[in-house]
Amino acid sequence: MKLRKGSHDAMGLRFGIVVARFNKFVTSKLLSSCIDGLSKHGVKPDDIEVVRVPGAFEIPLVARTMARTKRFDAVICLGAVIRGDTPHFEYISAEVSRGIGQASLDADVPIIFGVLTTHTIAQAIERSDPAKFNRGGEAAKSAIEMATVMKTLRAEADRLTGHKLTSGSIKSRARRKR
Ligand code: INI
Repeated sequence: MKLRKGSHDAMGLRFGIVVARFNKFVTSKLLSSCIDGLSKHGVKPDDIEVVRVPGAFEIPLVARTMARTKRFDAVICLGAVIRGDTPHFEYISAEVSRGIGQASLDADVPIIFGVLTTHTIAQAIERSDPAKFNRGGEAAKSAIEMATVMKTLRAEADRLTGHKLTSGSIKSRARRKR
């Protein structure tokens, strides 16, 4: 049996982050723990690009556009959709999850779902807290794992087929050639 795994060494990889401003008291914590998580695994500040959007609904289009530039090894989406009393919750959470999945497949780049969907504000606070569930840090780890495993799989496909798949960001590809 062959086992293919991603690694936790993210040095030289590039990450895009899309973060929603809606429920900023939660999303700002997701963002800081996500950046901390990337840095802990060797990602340089210059290799992280953050784009802010109004709310979770706007995340998929921006994530897809960023991914299609091929400047990132993975794109991370951060947001918080809190149920409250409004049917908005159902529409927005369904749309953002479907949209992010579709964007990743369209762009052929890992796009990570770091959007909290919770019943209450208390749950959202708990999940964004770096000392508790730390969903921002987890999104960073998932992005690194996906970026590295996709590189391995694509390099293998390149070897087997004899032609190049678009593997990773333009910058990290150039670094690998050196
Ligand atoms: N956006 C969120 O990110 N979280 C929410 O909980 C939310 N609620 O509940 O309405 C929300 N709404 C805004 C939405 O994402 C768009 O920004 C807005 O509809 C403009 O398109």
